[in-house]
Amino acid sequence: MGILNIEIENEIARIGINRPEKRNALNDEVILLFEDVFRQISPTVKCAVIYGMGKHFSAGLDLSELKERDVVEGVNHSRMWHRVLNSIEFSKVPVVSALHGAVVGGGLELACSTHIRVADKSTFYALPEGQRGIFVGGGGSVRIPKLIGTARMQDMMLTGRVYTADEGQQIGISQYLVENDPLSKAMELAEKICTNAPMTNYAVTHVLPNIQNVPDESGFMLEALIAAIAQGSPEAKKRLKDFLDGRAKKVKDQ
Ligand code: 1HE
Repeated sequence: MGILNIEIENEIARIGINRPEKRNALNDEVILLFEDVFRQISPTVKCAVIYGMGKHFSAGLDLSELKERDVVEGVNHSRMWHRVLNSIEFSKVPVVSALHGAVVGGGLELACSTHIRVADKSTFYALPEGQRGIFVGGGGSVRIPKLIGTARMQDMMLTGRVYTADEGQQIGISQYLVENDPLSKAMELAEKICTNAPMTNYAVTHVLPNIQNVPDESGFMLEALIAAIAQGSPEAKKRLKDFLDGRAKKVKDQ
């Protein structure tokens, strides 16, 4: 078991951040390992789940490694985080995160690069960068406002506001909130994701976010193209026939 604990179970890669003694603070070694893992994800894997070992998901950037950097080094360090978290957001497979305890700073940035966040009641969210005299550098200023809005992120950074698990669910950080054992729920969701057509999973994780970044007219065109590609696949044809022949689950049975 290394600094990332990786297990492949059925078609799911389960990736545990394994620095509980440092509250899963993210040093360069952990961040770069994430990139390796997501770059080399096996074709047999259809979904990934990220979780934190110990009492917290992650305490964010490993502050003990924050050394004197000149401006260019600082930019490169932040760009390295961007590259790695992009390799998660735009990985070959959808990614679910299971959150508990601290999900703060770079830990929140990491969670926001995943597609589905499952939190338990112990979870809390903060951006202590504001109080540490620094700024987010792992893509948080792009991803977090898309979930909760610019005003809430400004409040978190300017005042050090900590959101509870319930509040995080209400404002849209997590999509699921469970009493405890978020990893089991995340695995259950990952199993469902694995049963989707790969083309649909790709369209949802790669094309849908891109559509948000283009003018509506281009978005409609992208949607039409990806819809036609998806519909034309043998997998889609089989699934539609299964439904029409009464072999597929109805919406409420899912
Ligand atoms: C750390 C870190 C860390 C803990 N870097 N070592 N993130 C923060 O500003 C959050 C700072 N951490 C905390 O507020 C608390 O540690 C927690 C709320 C997360 C957890 O509290 P607790 O009581 O369970 O643990 P602890 O006693 O505070 O910490 C245990 C050890 O972990 C202790 O080390 P030890 O050698 O004294 O045992 C802590 O120093 C160490 N530790 N968090 C390094 N973050 C891409 S840019 C992103 C920018 C950011 O993420 S800034 C936000 C950084």
